[in-house]
Amino acid sequence: MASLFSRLKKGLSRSRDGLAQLIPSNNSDTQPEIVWDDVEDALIMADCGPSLSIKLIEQAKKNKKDPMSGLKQAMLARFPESKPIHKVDKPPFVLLVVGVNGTGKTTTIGKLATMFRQQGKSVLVGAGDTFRAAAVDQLAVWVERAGADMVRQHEGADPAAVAFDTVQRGVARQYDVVIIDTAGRVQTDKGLMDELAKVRRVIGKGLDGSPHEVWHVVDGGTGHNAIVQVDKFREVAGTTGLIITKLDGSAKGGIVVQLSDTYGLPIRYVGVGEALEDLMPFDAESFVQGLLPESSEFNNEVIDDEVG
Ligand SMILES: Nc1nc2c(ncn2[C@@H]2O[C@H](COP(=O)(O)OP(=O)(O)OP(=O)(O)O)[C@@H](O)[C@H]2O)c(=O)[nH]1
Ligand SMILES: [Mg+2]
Repeated sequence: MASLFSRLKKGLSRSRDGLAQLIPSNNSDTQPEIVWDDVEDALIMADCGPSLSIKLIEQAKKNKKDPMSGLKQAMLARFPESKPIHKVDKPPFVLLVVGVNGTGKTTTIGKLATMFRQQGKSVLVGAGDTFRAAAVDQLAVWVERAGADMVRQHEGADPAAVAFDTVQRGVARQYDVVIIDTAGRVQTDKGLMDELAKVRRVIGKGLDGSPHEVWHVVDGGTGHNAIVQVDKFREVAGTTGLIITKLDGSAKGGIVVQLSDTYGLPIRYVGVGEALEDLMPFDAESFVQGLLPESSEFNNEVIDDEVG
């Protein structure tokens, strides 16, 4: 877990370094005055968005002794209280995975299936992305590595039919966990969004009260567009939680705070790489710790200059 966290921290280093230049840890006499406009720019650059950045700064300013700690508290307050993942009285637990193209849905399903298998659970995955044969083959590789089972149909099959079959089989064979993959779709494509609504409905017909969770996989590098994506998928697919991927890459991290602040949806996991084990349960405290500089990283040169 430690190495996963360091990967997340490395991924967030650009945003963190930007802020480290601007806010000293303890605003003592030896430290320069904070230029809050610059901090606001840095937060916006880190994908926090203009209105959230202003709110964060207002709160950080109140902590005159230690504005960085104030900023940290302000960010933490933007995350909803942690809410447990839906527990089912009787298996299977049914999870639907949605999102725009290429965000990491299929990879994340491979990671989740591996995690559930390691917990000793039986896992059945439905290959609901029937647009491309390659998509099904890609999923099959992950599923096999995870030691899970899969339901697939021919290329071009109705994704809702695949989802229904998977849930039915999951119930009949008493799997612990059923995960349905879906094709990536842009939230503005009405036809594909209607199709997703149908997939969701049909899952409910396969097992009353399911899907128990609907996780929207968001590419952490998407920037502001992630806000409208989450909104639309929530409306159509009834999103219950988010997974933010590619936080090991060039993502700026602030989008995670902004999404939390805007929708209050729990962030369940973050992806920090392409391998099966590169999935971390989300923890707001360590995330904010990764996004904001620690005391030792603050403005050392400036302090040294003043002292020397
Ligand atoms: N660096 C990094 N790459 C990731 C992560 N998650 C997924 N990827 C990569 O992102 C690319 C797309 O991943 P997929 O899992 O195919 O994405 P998808 O959402 O299923 O794509 P579509 O089904 O085409 O919509 C692949 O190259 C993955 O290896 C992550 O957390 N970090
Ligand atoms: Mg996919």
